[in-house]
Amino acid sequence: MTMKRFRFLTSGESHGKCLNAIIEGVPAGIRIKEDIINSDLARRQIGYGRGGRMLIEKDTVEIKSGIRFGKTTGAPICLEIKNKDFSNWEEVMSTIGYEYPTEEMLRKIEERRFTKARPGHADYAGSQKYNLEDLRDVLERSSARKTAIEVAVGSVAKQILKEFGIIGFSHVVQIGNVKLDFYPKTYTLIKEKAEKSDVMCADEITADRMRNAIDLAAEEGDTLGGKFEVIFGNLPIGLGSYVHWDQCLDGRIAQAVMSIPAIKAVEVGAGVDAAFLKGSQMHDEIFVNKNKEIYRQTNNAGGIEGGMTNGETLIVKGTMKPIPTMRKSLATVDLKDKTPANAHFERSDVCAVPACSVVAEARVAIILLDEFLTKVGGDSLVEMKAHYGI
Ligand code: EPS
Repeated sequence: MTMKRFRFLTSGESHGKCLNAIIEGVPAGIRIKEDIINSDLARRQIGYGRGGRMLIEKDTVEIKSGIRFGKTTGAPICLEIKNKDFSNWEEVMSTIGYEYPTEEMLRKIEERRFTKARPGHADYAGSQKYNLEDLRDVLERSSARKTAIEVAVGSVAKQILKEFGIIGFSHVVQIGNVKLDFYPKTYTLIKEKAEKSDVMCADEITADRMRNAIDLAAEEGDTLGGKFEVIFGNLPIGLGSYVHWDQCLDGRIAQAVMSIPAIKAVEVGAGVDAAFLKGSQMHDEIFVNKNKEIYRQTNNAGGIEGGMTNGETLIVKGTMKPIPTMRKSLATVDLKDKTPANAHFERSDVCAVPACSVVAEARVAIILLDEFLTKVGGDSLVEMKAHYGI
């Protein structure tokens, strides 16, 4: 994605040594707390229905550069998360070629090699694109494991946005066919209740039904997808633009959320339900109070009109498909000899919708910060605050 001010790259494999990110474009003088990053990483790891890997990992970030005495210096920031599981994969994920591999090493590498492509995963297309015979080489980078370091980057973005009063959260609104129908009345309540739930659902009865659906899918060796919502408030008017297609904020957010592994749809505000509404039902009428302040009574637009924030709360929804790695394996082809086979299974999550919702929150924060830095400008927090008038 073309970023304007806030850029980052990540590297790392699912079972490699570590995940890394280098972030550029962060103004100086901003306090970044490692423990806040770690609590976001922990949020990504919780979730009823996650697999065995989450019992091995306790993701913690190491800030390697760009921050001194707790504050940004304006230099690129390097973050690292070590994969605890690497200790079980050292030979298999070695970055150096073995000149004299032992039989034991060869056995381990062969054990982890696979050629039975999982339908729905990157395996088949990835093997053809990069000419890779061992699908392990596709799995390792295509795995959603890399979203851990993205959540760390998003946590940095959220800490910067918070300096300007911009805050956000996410919650789960559907798992399988169990939907959240009764929303608590305020965003504060939704956030508080969702934070306490291991399925990130703001209603306890719905959360119970979600857990039951996950248990059932687990028994059947199956997986479940769902839907989540990302909410950001206190945004200034005019982030994004209508002047060019690649500057539309909803377009940028859609790309950022759609590219999370397993996402099949992104909606803003009323989203796909807009098709059922008449214009008079859809559009949020504009009113003015006696202090000459503009207000709305509805927010079907989800905080974006004409590709720009309009001063209302930003509401983004994402739909996640069920994870394609499953015990009840699907029909596939063994790419080694083109014979029919059952798809590869190692271990997997039954449901990762809560985790995905935390990842989407991070991705949205990254786009919002990029637009915010572009709009406000400045090389230090002091300069930015002066520009912003706070
Ligand atoms: C993930 C780690 C992975 C998977 C999951 C995401 O761990 P492992 O492959 O060692 O079991 O649990 O990956 C996928 C869902 C996927 O489709 O690749 C993580 O840290 O989130």
